[in-house]
Amino acid sequence: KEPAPPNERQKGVIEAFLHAWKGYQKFAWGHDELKPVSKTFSEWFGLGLTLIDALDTMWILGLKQEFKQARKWVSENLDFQKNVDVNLFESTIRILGGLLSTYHLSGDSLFLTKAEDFGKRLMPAFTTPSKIPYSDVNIGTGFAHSPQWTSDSTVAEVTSIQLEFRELSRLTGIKKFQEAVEEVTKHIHSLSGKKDGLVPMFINTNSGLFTHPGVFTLGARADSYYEYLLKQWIQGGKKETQLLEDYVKAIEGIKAHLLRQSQPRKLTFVGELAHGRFSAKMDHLVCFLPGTLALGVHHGLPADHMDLARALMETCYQMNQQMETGLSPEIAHFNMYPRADHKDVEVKPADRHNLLRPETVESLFYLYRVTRDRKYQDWGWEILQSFNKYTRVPSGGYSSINNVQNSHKPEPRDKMESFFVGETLKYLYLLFSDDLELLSLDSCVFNTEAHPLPIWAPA
Ligand code: DMJ
Repeated sequence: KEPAPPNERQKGVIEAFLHAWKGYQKFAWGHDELKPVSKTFSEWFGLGLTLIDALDTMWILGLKQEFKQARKWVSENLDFQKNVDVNLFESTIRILGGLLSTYHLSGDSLFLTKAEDFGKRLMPAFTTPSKIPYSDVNIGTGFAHSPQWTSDSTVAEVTSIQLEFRELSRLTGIKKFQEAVEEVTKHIHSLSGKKDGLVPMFINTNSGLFTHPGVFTLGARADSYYEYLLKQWIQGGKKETQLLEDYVKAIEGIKAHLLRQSQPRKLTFVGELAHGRFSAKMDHLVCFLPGTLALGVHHGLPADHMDLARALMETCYQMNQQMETGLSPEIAHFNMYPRADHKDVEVKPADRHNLLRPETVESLFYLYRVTRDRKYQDWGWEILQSFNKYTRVPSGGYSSINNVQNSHKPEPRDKMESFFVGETLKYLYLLFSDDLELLSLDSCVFNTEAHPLPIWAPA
């Protein structure tokens, strides 16, 4: 069915996307990331990362001309036979995920052909003694390896590639993709070293054991482990009960060990635990959690998950709202003691940057879909205004900034991450839509880079 015409706020997102795209087209076309201030680009994998990450956003926003031009680049210029190391996780969620979702939306087999080629090139990463994949793989030579300084991989990285590889198997009929990633899931399911469902941040590719045990966070290096437990259960038609059990157990673990309230406003936040010591530190990355909790409730999980989702959503909003620019810092610390001169959210000088990350608006999208409470749309609108005011570069593009607490001098860092167009703007567009059928939560599941993949057997 034809999508409804965009409303005023959605038009605001389209305008922002076109401004971002103008910069990318002019100064970074076919390269990984735009450097909007210096009007040039940066390379990470050399695979047109922003272009691929943005394909399905253009499709969803109805930008047919821009999509057509980008499709032409994929068809004529995207070549994976390249002597380059890619990070398994980052390239899976952005490139493989982006190609698969674009294939589903457009029905254009070009994207599936490219996805299959890319998926095959990632497979050497799984040839480790433990079957826990290496972090990096050369897609030209097939040489896979750990980072130079360690033989560990990151737990979130090895457990957040499953949605994409499972879908690739389903579409191509090639079983090895699914088998490789499910081996990892099974292994981690039965591994000791967890604390009430919470996992450490590192795992060794030789021994297959967790390393640096006793440190628990919902932020960097663990975050999407939890997200993919729930989302794989949904993807598979809610049959793989072990995934659900691990997810529900982990949420209980969070409640038991990581939740506290700040002063003076009693904001519920998720802190970190290191060898029994609690730290009131919360990465902006953790703001995926209210959305994931709401998604679980939409699919029948207990109502108290929704109470937690609402409380954490308020906290994530405050992480933005209490800053002079209205944009969240990368990391917040929460004040736990009643002192008149202290705010709830405190920021250390090294953590004052904002990388245009999506997690707050991602969760606003889920909270709105599930509750229909318009305040979540209004909060998202405020955040879009702040991005426009403090991160927009006049000649085209948006830039990450150094200091969310200085509205006079936010200091552009001269980089537009691919997830700004892949995720942040997409979730804002979906948040402002009142059409529940537009990428319905009952028929698709978004990967951790906001690329929608089909639910295999929708209810
Ligand atoms: C994205 O690549 C994904 O959302 C990932 O799960 C976390 N980091 C960035 C966005 O913050």
